[in-house]
Amino acid sequence: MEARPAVDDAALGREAMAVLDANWTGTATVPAPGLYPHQWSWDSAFVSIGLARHRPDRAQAELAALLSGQWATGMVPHIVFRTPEAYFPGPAVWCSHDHPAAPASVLTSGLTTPPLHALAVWWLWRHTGDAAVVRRLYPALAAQHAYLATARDLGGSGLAAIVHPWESGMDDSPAWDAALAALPEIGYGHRGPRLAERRLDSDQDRYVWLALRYRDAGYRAGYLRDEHPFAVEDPLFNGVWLASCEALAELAPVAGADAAPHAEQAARIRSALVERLWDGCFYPRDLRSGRLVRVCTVGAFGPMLDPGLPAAQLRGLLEVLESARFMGATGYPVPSCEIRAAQFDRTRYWRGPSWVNTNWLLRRAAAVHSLDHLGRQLSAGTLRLVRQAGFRECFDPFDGSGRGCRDFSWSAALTLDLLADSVEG
Ligand code: 2M8
Repeated sequence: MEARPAVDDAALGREAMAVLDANWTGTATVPAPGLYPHQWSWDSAFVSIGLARHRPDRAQAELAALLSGQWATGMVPHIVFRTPEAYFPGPAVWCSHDHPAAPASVLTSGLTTPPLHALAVWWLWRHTGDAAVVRRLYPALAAQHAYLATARDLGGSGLAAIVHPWESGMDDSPAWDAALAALPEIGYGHRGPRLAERRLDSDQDRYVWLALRYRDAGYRAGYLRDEHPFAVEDPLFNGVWLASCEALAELAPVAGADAAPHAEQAARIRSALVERLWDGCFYPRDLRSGRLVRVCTVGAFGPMLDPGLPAAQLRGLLEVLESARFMGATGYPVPSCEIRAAQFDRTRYWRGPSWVNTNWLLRRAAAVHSLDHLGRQLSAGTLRLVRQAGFRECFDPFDGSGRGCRDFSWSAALTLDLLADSVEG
């Protein structure tokens, strides 16, 4: 454990805000200086959730800036390039400037991430009552959801498929190991020490290869459906989408639109999740092999965000979460992979460490189901992590030591949210 002076809530809040101020470019918040020098999609949603009660103006600006990178297809890209700083794969790899559907004013990646944005706008609206922000952002959110329901329903089941591990937000999760192993051997060469702690060079090469194939196919939906070798229905991605559909159903009337299509979409996702991904736990389904990927990761709990999750699934998930497979055995919530899995690694990124954002999502799920004790455990455990180790990217679930980069925006932003809740009771 790194030594760090204990701080009280007010000081912790000031430190969190200082991190967010330092990472603010004037237009958007970068996830972390140096390592992630641009705007990342779901990071911005988490940042705006954290700022909603403190700097609603900036929370709104953050989301609007992100949505300015939206493609005419409705796709919200996982990166909007904001600074001249080098990042690989950068604009020269994605070539958004060559694509007719990409925005002309900003450069972006060609992939998406978990669609948390409608939930983030709902959060802002709930805490500020500002209907103008809803009216301003609703059309982009509705277009994003329509894109997912059409171009990404690759299995024709009502679920959206991710077409790259980066789209999951849990890049190196063991959930993608088998699908990656089925790809051809690629060797682009060594890219330096930046990646050493997180992934094998061979995995990074496959990530780049997959992105290039999609780009070279013109980012076409038809190519994704018929040819792209990576297509997975993921419970976290779809659980987040479902929660955002519920949020849009509430926001639609505020924007003068019809709530019904969003509620219907939520219901479709709910039944498809249970029919296709449930087998005692939610597992991703690999659409290319047709099989469930039977490794239980923190992503399994994504569907708990659904207020309408059937009781049997809710009970089953709580049992797994509280058991010695997850929270029951680690000192800190919530390991990104179940600790008894062969692939669990407490030191490697999304293969074991605990993350503030997934803790926050689970805490939100606890609130949705009025599971007050679980909610308090998740809050207290998460605050203990950042108090002891700082706003790190992720944490060792057993001893709480920090891993990955420092001054990480979503760790700071969601700390602000957790602190605000403890003040409001
Ligand atoms: C990580 O993803 C990037 C690629 O997008 C990477 O691995 O370099 C993930 O943790 C992802 O969830 C996050 O949005 C991103 C920026 O914080 O970093």
